[in-house]
Amino acid sequence: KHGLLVRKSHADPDCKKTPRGKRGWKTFHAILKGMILYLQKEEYKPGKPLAEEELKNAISIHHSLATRALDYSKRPNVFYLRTADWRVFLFQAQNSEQMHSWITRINVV
Ligand code: I3P
Repeated sequence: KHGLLVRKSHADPDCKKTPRGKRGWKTFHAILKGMILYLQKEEYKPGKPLAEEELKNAISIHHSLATRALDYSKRPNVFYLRTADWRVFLFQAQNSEQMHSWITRINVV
C-alpha cells in the first residue's frame, strides 16, 4: 500500500514528548511494505532504491498500534501510530477511506 501521509512526531522512544521545533507536520509519500512503513520525500517509483535519509524515516510497525485520533480535532482524518519502542506519531491521511485503510493495514501485520 502507498499514498500521501502527513506526519507529526508526538513522543520519542524514551516516552518523552517530542521537543518544540520538532513537532511540525511534514508530508511524505508513504509505502507500507511488510512490517516497514517507509516515508519518502519523493513519489514512489517501483524498483527505485531508497536513499539513506528515507531509510532513517522508516518506521517498524511490528507490535505497533494504529488508532483513530478522536481527541485531535485540528485536522481531519488523523490517526495515532504507537510503535513497539513507544514512539507516538500522528498521521493525517488524504480522506476518511484512506485513514481507515491505513489503520487496518498497519494493525493486521
Ligand atoms: C509545532 C508545530 C505544530 C504544532 C505543535 C508545535 O511547532 O507548529 O503544527 O502542532 O504544537 O509545537 P514546531 O514546528 O516548531 O515543532 P499542531 O499542528 O497540532 O498544533 P504542539 O507542541 O502543541 O503539539
